[in-house]
Amino acid sequence: MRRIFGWALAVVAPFLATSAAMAGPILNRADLRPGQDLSGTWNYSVDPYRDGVTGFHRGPPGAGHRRYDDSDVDQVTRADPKALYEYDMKRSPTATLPASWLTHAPEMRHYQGLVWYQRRFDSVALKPGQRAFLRFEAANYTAKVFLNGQAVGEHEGGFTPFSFEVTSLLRAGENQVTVGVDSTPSVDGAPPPVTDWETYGGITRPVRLVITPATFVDEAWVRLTRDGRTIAADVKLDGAAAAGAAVSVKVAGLTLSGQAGADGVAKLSALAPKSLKRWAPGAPTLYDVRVEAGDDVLSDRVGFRTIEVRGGEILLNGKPVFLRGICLHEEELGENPARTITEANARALLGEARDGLNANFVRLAHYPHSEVTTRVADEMGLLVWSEIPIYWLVAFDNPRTLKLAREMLADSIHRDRNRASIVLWSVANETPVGEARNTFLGTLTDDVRALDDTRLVTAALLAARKTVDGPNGRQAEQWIDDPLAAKLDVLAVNTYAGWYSDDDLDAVAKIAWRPTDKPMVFSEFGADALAGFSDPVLMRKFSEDFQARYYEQTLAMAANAPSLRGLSPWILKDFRSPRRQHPVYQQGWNRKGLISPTGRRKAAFKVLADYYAKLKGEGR
Ligand code: GCB
Repeated sequence: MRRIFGWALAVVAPFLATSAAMAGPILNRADLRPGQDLSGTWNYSVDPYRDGVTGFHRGPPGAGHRRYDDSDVDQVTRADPKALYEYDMKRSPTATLPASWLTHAPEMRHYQGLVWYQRRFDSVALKPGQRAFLRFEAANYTAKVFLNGQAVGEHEGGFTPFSFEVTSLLRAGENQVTVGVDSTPSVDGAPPPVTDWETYGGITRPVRLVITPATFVDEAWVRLTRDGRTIAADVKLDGAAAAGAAVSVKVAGLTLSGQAGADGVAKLSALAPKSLKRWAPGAPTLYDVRVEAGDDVLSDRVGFRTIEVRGGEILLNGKPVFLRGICLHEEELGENPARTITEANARALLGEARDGLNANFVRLAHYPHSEVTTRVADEMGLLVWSEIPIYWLVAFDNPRTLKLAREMLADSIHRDRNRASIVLWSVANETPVGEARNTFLGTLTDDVRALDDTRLVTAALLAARKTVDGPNGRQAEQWIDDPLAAKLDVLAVNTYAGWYSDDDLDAVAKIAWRPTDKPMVFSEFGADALAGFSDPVLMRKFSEDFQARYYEQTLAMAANAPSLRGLSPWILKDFRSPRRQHPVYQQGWNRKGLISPTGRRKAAFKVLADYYAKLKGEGR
């Protein structure tokens, strides 16, 4: 959710309370555009009572009730020695961004609330007609941005990019950018306040000053159409000269050309050349794409593939594929992560999935992961499930929450529609069936289909269960009983029998699954284990032995699920979760990882790697 301001600040309290929403440019592939990376050293200052937003006594602005006003405190107090300031950004501590503030200083480890960030940077003068934008890949959870003392906009949502135009505010020479980031969750937000992962407040992904021509390519969606016959490109221009502008797209030896319509969008297409190599795991061919419109050039690297569901199978490029997957949170390896995902960090995690586990699929839970992760997945040839943070107890009956979720979904799809790796858009995780929830998620699935007809839609659901008399005596039967299933392409189910249930592990292997009319995926199963804790005799929970046996038995259960076309166990790596406070085994970490925080493989890693190697050997 994004709001743009054209006036001086000091009147907005609290964040996001005023101003109309306006759709700004998406600025896809901003990292390849001219401009400046604003990563690096920023000053920061905590503001736990939000004085900078509401004023000291929540009174009217003025001396003694000063809101955060981006002033240069030195300058003002030189002119007026009596001016009262209770902050001074220039003298406040510094940190390196992007990174969550959790690792800025020990006392920031559990901070939740508002933090102000500021840095100065030099800019060249804009050439006539050029435009400038501040683009944030993500700030968690709400952000309010100022340039040179003027508020330029606000954004809600910790995992999607946003940009604000600063053409008229940018100075040749020194500029000052200030951002107030508030991590406080809200009951009508997404995710809701209670989750099972660390919040990681702050500016967690890169910030760039992006310079464009007056009219520029905001998004170029380049893909192989569903039938696999045509390369199509929808090019959306932003700027006064957008309507009627000539547009061309060069890719795979083709030149697609045409003109933008009155809405600034050009829809181009050409028959795919016979020689076109399809993108797939094991052969992730990417083609250079060059988009030209007026003075603007935008480039990308795009793979071409089809994905569809037919007769209970998931077909990749027309051939059945079994998803050999694993779930991931956005958290880098290391004892003290700050949700800093560099290309190297993304490669380390995805490499462990592909090369260590023999996976061809990753579920990026529970929100859109960083842009670099999905690009690395494209390059490495991993199929991707991408999700929005509609998790557990979202305010399904609140229209504001639905609007927010729809915007997050749209922003995430626009951002990543060129990533061949993404094959599944997930609209939710483990949400309780109910009328408001069914309508809410139904709207989101319709949105996916309207925004992208070249991928499949799913959601992680919960299983129903009863005990029946089966061939092996009394056994459990599980199935999906959820009206949302009718709207999805792929049915996904999280199942923790044997961990969150009292089932004996031997009984887990016998659980039978009712067949479904669509492909089904076990989108989660898992058990905690503290790396290094071995307990082969008692097989207590939290031991590596229990986790390995749990995997063996759950994988055996998979054979009783006739519609199963993929797995993404929970989870590749132990991850921080404030609700996991067992003092011996957890210490603030969810230990369901197959590797420890520093990458040490647990016994269950080999169980899954061997299982996937066998499937791979059978050509699945
Ligand atoms: C789940 C959730 C996941 C949790 C996991 C667990 O079902 O989808 O976010 O972390 O279980 O470990 O309980």
